Amino acid sequence: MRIAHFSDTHLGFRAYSRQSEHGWNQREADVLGTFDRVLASISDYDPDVVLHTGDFFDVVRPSNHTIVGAVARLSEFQRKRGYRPFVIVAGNHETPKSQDAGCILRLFGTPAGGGLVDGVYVAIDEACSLAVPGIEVLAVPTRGLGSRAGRAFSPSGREKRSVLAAHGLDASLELAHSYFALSEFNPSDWDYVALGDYHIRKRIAENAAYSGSTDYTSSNIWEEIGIEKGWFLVDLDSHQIEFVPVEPVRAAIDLPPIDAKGLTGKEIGDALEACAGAIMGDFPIVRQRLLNVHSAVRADIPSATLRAIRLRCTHYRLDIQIEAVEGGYLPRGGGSLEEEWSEFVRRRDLPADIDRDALISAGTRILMEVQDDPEAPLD
Ligand SMILES: [Mn+2]
Repeated sequence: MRIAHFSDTHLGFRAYSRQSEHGWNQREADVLGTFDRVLASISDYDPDVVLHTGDFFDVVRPSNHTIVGAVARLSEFQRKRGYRPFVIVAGNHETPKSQDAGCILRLFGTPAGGGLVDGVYVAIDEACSLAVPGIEVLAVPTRGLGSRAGRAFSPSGREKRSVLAAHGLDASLELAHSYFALSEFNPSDWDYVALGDYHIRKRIAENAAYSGSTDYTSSNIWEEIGIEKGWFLVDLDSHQIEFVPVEPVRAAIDLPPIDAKGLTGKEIGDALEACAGAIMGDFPIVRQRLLNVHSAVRADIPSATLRAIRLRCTHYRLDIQIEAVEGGYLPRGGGSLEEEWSEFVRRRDLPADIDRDALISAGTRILMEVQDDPEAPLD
């Protein structure tokens, strides 16, 4: 028996201000395009069961474009594979804060199936065993993690093969927020533990792995550059795990940083232009770091140069680090505004009903949109 494990597709994700030819947000169209590629890739391998470990949608209420697009794709995918099992475990992004708001994933199915698309099983409210034939699937959605206290996560033994699928952060990732320790799931009792929430592909045990996000949808995508996106093909009989890469439809390019120490505004402009020679492909997302910029020359960087570079990108992010001057005033701690914002929110005590990650993403998105305006001043 073979399963496909993918995660964090974030359909409905929006960023920057570019529009597609159909008037959608360009990135919203992109993530759906990447979703197409992933489904096509999974189809090629014809697995018995498909597992999606959460953040299927980016938001609690995706746009109609995205809902219609997702239903159409899932229906067609399931039709072609004869409605064999497709499991979705709800993540934090699509789970509303209050239960009475309902979850969009209910459209597709329930733990017993029975939704709009045949063969789809969905876990939203609690850790539960799904009615998937021929294999035991224990799903632990975001809400199920919150209410897991005292629960034993072991297979019942009623099926020969068993998989645990969860959305949340494992303590070994050493992030500020961890939601569980892998040992709570008794990983060695399961054939495979499929994990979602962490956007960088990572195996955390012999048979437990995060497949990562399928596209660049985090608040800091730059830590994901150079790590391939894709999905895992897991053979539950041989316990082989194979990574199948799938390139996102839009490239993200992190240009080499420029040391601007001693450079004038005009010279910085020339250096930016030279680096921008490496911008290839179809309107990529680009970051350029500019180090040790003297605070007085910052305003002299030719805006025409920046405008010309921005026209070749879906998003051109210029991170300007002002040179530290002995006893001088440092306007912004050295990091970008987005970094400062996320640091600020990370350290602050927040009211219980405010989701820290959601607040960071919302602020980051607004900052990126403002910076993306080609006519906007540098500061
Ligand atoms: Mn996610």
